[in-house]
Amino acid sequence: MNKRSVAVGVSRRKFLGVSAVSVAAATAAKAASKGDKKGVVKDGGKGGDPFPKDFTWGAATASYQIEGAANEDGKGQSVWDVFCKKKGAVFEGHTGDVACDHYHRYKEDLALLKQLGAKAYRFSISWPRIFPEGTGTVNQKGVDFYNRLVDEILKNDLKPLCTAFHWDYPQALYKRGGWLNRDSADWFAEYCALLGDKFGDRIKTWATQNEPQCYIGLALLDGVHAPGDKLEFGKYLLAAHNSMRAHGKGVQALRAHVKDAKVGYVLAAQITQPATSSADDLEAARQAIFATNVRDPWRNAWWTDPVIFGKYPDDGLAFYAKDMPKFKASDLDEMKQPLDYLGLNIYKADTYKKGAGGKPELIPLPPGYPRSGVDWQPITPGALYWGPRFFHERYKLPVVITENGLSTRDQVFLDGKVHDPQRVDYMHRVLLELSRAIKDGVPVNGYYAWSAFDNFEWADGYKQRFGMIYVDYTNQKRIPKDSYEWYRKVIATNGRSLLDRGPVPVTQVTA
Ligand code: GBH
Repeated sequence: MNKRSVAVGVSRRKFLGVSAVSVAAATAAKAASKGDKKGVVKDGGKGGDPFPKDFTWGAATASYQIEGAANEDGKGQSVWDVFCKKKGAVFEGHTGDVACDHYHRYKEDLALLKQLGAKAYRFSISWPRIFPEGTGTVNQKGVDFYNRLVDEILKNDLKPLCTAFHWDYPQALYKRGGWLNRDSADWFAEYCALLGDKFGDRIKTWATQNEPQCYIGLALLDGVHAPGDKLEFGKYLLAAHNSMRAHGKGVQALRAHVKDAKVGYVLAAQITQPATSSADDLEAARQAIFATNVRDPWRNAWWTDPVIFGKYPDDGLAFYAKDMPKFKASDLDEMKQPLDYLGLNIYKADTYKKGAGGKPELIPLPPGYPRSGVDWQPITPGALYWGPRFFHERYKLPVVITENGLSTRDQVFLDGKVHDPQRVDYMHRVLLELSRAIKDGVPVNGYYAWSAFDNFEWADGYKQRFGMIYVDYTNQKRIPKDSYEWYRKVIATNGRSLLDRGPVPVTQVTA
């Protein structure tokens, strides 16, 4: 053993939480650094390439976070328009009124995505721009905007993945009870049918909703996202229930109105990873990822079992029993609709081992463990291996990574450029982990980097920057960051550029 491998061995024991599982990747990396003649290492994918040939490389955004034009062309108010004006709700009182001004600059923005070489673009539609009152009268100018946008997406050779709803809920519907109103499922179906009619000739890949955990949990239970309510737990469960009914009815509407539609559901996937490569720890992580045993919105199976299996998880039904709303058995049939893919938004993982009494035990991160610009994101690249693997094992659906990315405190440097080495290193690691999942047989069809552009990060306002393209909000100047150029190479080589790297194991981010 040389000096370096000894050091790595020591740190692997010290931070068992994240590095012991990456032995295979480290071995592959060593092979890579020695230099394979064909430049190809068995690091993932079939036939030595890290990603399958038809892999969808994309980037993602959401309407409220980038569009601006909050009061233009007949758009109605969303709960976020209202929430942002509440004192103390959003960092420094920022709002999405202007955001990236994408409503007016979409041509320039899509040209940047084309130059990136992206194959696909995930974006969302603002519900109140289409239906200012949430249902009923259609705002033609809103439809016109998305017609122009979709045409421009296609003109730039990007495949659209459209999220029908990414949190900008019509304020008018909130006033009618929002997700607590049983009719909310039909309101959403009406909206999806309209989207299908207007755009389904050109958009074939759809997601019904983005992260119900957030627009129900953070928004209606924790009160930190719009509209900022703190409902009692039973009411929160009812809102969640209706949101899943809405998803089901939305799937039906999209299939009825779009020929050859591919429809998926997008989760804020909370990932677990095993502390070591032992079978016991693997089983602990697997149990923890699908357990419903905490009164919070982050229990994966609560949101996914009903829409895929047509059944709430038994442990959750027992745990939430006294708060569980009464509902018709047929509601579960409404929720359970065939899906073409499962969309996973993955940012981090928690680490588990088999603990006392055989129960999964969360391993806390050591003090000073590396994190991104947001407090909730420790650097845990294994998330992109274990997440797709565990979700595919349980639900058997093809997986699309509909979001993944890192917030960094970016700035323009003296040389006029925006250097973001943390983002590059993070993306490098997670994509190698994703490639390993594919190699181990998980059907992952695409990866959408969050985000294409810096944008309005909800309650954190513009403080957080997740983009590969820097946005100066004082003059709307766009500057591609180093990560943009780096990702361009990844896409151009279908991931082969990832194989050129140093000796440190992918999941080791401490000394
Ligand atoms: C996504 O939300 C959104 O889809 C996107 O709009 C947003 O800009 C992007 O990610 C970046 O935030 O571990 O208990 O602290 C992700 C929202 C925030 C949900 C952190 C999970 C952690 C819960 N996630 N949260 S906890």
